[in-house]
Amino acid sequence: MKHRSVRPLVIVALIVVASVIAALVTLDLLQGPGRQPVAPSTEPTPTAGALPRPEEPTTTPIPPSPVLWSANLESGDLSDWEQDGCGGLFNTRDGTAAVTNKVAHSGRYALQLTVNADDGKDHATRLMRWCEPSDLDQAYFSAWYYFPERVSVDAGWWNIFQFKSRTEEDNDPWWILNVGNREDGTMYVYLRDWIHERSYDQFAKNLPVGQWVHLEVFLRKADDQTGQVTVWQDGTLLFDVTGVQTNYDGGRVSWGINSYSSGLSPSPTVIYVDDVMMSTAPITPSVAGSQREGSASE
Ligand SMILES: [Ca+2]
Repeated sequence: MKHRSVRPLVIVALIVVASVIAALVTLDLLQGPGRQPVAPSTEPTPTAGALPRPEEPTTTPIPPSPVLWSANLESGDLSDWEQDGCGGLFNTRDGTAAVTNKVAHSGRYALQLTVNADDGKDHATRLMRWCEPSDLDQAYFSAWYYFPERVSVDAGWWNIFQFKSRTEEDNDPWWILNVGNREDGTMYVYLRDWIHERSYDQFAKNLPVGQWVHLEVFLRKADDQTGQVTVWQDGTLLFDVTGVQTNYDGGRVSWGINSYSSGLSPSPTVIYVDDVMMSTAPITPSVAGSQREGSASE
């Protein structure tokens, strides 16, 4: 009978051993793999001179806009020219400027320039800016023009775009884009060095009638013979004049889009201008025009 008293103890011992094994297995399952000891890192310890780790990704910086000043006329008035006391409207005799919705290169509005130049006297309407042209060493100056009909330049000159220079004594045009007529009457643009009474002709482009045309001028200012005047029409180079003076010594420089003549027919003479711009990079038709379909329809 003695052996009978030993069996329960053996059974209890077996149950205890089984419970311990089950507990260990359960613990292993709960902790999951990877309990192996971590090998000592072989990476060098960062020192004060080590390169920092990359920071969080940053957004790509947006390049600055090349546009320094612009007027699209969508305000319905001429206030863009008057900004900061840096420009304005200047009429002589029968010249007038107004905002119109008859045609527009962008949006609903454009500028309408009208002159009654049929009496041999000077008539002009001019919209000028002088802060930016005076402050900058160089820039691009551009505008879209619309000639609704062929004009005969009876006076021999019709100033539509000009740089002027002013000192205490003088206030004169220096470089001008004039409109002239070919032998058959077709209009075209030529460059005029007014101070030195010299004109630069071109045969690359005529001016279209009844459609928008883009004129753009790069000006590198100089009060000695180191300046530059480069002109494009719809992206085609018309003039590239270097080694020239562009303003009076120490003189303020102003830029204007205008209609200015002493003899035009028919009279009154009306032209339209829109999307006038000063920029640090060229505003070519492929860039500016692709986003703004011409909407001349009346
Ligand atoms: Ca407009």
